[in-house]
Amino acid sequence: MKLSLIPLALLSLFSLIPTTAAVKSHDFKTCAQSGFCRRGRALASRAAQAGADWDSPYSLLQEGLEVDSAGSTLRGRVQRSLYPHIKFSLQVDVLKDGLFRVRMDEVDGLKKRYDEAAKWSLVGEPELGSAKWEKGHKQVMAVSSTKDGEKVELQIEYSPLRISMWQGGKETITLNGRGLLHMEHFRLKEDPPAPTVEAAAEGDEQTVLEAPAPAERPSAWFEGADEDGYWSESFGGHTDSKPKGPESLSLDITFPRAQHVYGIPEHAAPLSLPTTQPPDNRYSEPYRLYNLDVFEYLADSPMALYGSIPLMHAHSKDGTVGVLFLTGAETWIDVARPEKGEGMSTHWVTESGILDLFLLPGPSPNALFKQYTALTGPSALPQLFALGYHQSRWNYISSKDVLDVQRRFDDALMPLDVTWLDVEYANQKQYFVWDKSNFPDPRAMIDGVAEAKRKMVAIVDPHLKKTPGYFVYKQAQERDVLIKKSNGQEYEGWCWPGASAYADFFHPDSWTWWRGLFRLGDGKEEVKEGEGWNDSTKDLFIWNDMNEPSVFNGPEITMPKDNIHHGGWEHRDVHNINGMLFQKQTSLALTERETPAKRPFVLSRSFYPGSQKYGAIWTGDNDGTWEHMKVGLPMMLTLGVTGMSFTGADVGGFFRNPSPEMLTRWYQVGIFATFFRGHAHIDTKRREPYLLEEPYKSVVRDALQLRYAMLPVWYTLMHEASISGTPPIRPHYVLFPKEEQGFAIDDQFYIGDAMLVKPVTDEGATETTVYLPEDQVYYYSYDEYTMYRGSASGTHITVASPLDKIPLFYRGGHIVPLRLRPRRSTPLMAHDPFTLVVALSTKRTAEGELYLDDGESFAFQEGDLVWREFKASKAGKKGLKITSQDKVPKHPTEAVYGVDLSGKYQQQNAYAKDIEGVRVERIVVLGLSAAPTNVHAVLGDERVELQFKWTKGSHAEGRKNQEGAASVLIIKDPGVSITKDWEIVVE
Ligand code: NBV
Repeated sequence: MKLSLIPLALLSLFSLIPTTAAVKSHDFKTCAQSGFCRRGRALASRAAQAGADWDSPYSLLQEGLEVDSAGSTLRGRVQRSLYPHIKFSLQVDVLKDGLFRVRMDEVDGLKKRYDEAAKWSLVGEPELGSAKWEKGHKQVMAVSSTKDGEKVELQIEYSPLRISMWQGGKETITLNGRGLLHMEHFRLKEDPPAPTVEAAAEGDEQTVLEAPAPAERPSAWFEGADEDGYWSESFGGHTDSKPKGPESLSLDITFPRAQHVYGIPEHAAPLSLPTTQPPDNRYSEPYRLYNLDVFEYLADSPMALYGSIPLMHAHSKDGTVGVLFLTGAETWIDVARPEKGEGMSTHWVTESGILDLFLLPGPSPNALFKQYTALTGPSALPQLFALGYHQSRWNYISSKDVLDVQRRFDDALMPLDVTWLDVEYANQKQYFVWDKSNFPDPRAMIDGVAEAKRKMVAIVDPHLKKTPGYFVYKQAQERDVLIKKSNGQEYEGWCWPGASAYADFFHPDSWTWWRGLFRLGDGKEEVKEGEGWNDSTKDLFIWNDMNEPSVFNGPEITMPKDNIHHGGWEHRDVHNINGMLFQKQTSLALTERETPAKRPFVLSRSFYPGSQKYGAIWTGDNDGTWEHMKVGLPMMLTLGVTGMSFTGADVGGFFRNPSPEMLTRWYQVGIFATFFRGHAHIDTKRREPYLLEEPYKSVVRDALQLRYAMLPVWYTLMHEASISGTPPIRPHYVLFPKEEQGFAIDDQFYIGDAMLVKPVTDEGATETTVYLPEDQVYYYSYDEYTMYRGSASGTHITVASPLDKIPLFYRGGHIVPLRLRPRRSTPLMAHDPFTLVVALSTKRTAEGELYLDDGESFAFQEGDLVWREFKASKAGKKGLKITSQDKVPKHPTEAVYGVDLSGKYQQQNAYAKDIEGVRVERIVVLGLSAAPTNVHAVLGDERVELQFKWTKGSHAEGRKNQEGAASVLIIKDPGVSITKDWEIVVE
């Protein structure tokens, strides 16, 4: 853009847009700059100083303590020795599968605390379980159990209030063990000092606990002597009016058995969360959860980023437990590994809202995934195209540009599924309105792209240009669904279009309105402006960016906390939930726009527990540096274990111009992310992979083709995630929860259970060290079939990794389905044959699965699908039997898309018929040490002799720490169908 063409108003807007320097840390608060975090940490240090003399002032009153007749819910009153006239309610629910839910709220407070985070996040009211309750003099105890029959106990000590979960006779989670529980009650600015403990006791019939000697005022020993940041707070020239005064909530959560904690994304930090408190703390700030648009974020920091999932896993070889701390407000979390004693201790401080805490007993990572999924829902199964390669940049500047990109991918024999349009497609950044000078006929362009069975994505941001001429803004205003300022007037913030208003997706009236905007024409009649999107087609999908929300002139580049949402709630209460609701409505809009419906694809930058139901997220504006490429791995692993299955980082880095080597390596990383997109800032040079010189170009082509060859694996894993919440990419602790050496590993990971990858993220690397954790299986390099055997104590191997090599391995004991024919896009692979790679374990066994459906509709929920289970087992002394069987559960299961398939599914369903002719074209067996004499297929009563070729390997099988070529058996064209049951015998 030439400067002379920029109108003055926009110039002032540009001064608000961050420039290309590293993160402006001063734009974002530290804990010391945030009143409630400061108070929370001060409370923790007062407690630490007091040591054994510190007692929590909170206690549960025995009087009125009740458990319902089903043994599901305990209700009671909590009192503090400070301000004893203020009461709190405590409710503990026993949930199915050994979970507990702990809720606490102020009773009859001056104001109401926000209590709707669960309503937006959970799939429904969690199902209650029942426990055996025992009331004693000092405590009340509930005994429940997990699905697998493991006993889970909850002890609630009355005074001081202390809640602990026990499993296998060991304490696994402790709440308020350090006495940091504090729910700041609502008060008036002009309130007189709190009554003294003695005075309050006189007027109160219930027992008041004794507090340590009062300082300046009775509460000072606990709350601090000053009203620190209670009534208003300023930062970066913005003042938060805090009309409700202080209302933060602090709670210490200790995991006495744990060695590591994981989760609480989003941070650019290692998977095993480094400590933030002495001793040996890597970070000095707590982890912050506050959805923010952080420009050029640091690659190693607990600073807040775009999304928040307040779910933490605590793990050791004794087991895994989790806590979900449902708050929509800004939250800070300190993590410490105390010197004395074992375990991990954490301290959570959130700005507002009730306490709504879920205790998840695990006891394995896989059990935790299921428990979290049962609460917040499974990730959506995407259309298959969405797992292909996405080419984006800010911006493809015209229809011609878009169509050129397609052609050049084809010329370079590089597969591509989706081409993206960033903000410049929209006339004056008015989403839904095309810039017709550059995109004169959007439908023709999208149709042109669709000819090669490809799709497009266009960005639709939440800021609405504030001009009566913009129909979206006008309609939102008419429906009164815009976010308000604290004085009740419409809020105005600055973003791409200049002065902007923001739709309030907490307002039910916004929902059908927003969805209607995406309605498609029927191709014959034009849709009137405002009644749908005429310049769109079913092949256009959506990207929701900036939904934290990002406000260029707002505090910390976001919305003032005293803004008002539907129901009168302040923005501070709902900030972290905001972005998810935008993605949710967009995703529903795409589902509704066609009959029969197609699965939506919506990428969001901001997220919250539950977002996994609505689409993909990415890690935002990363930097084109090796550090950012590296930290993308733990970021994705963390997202995966907290329910977000569909994630990726901008390949190449958003900012800067990556060197060809960096770009090439980044593609080799990106192909192992579920969401795989190349993207770049408007100021960067063009870097579509076809522009690379040799040898980089061919190496990237190979990487792209590997991604496409592995699509059956990715789709099957996304299907698994959509049922059980198990992440498609899995860190070591998930597969080997008892192998301590692997607990902090986050630079290599498993793809499902069947493959191991260690992407190269170091400049100039020619070899890479890979950790092999187990001795019961072999690992086979994916390209050369070199075979390795690890050991129970863990073995490090060094493999060559020049530019054209990715350290990727088949894990023995697994069968991996591949589609090896290069195609231009995923729909063109629908009828391609399969190759099965059977990687044998030391016991000459292997198993695997394959899930297929039409890749776009919801017919799979009606049983139109193919789901196969492959097994290889020993036959005779040296032989093998390989089988394919139907894997669809024959009996009602708990959660297959929440739908019971057993009544609907038939092996001969419409989809299965459609792909009946699809065959297995090759079976590759790795690690079969003796030469076969015969290979035949058994198809019903028929025996069909098969051709095969066996090559003897050089690996001394059975020997540990050995490396050598694997024996390879190739069964050519075994003539078996992918949809049918069959058996192949190797003798
Ligand atoms: O819409 C422009 C960019 C987009 O390309 C990027 O991916 C987003 O994360 N967007 C942020 C706006 C601001 C960029 C400085």
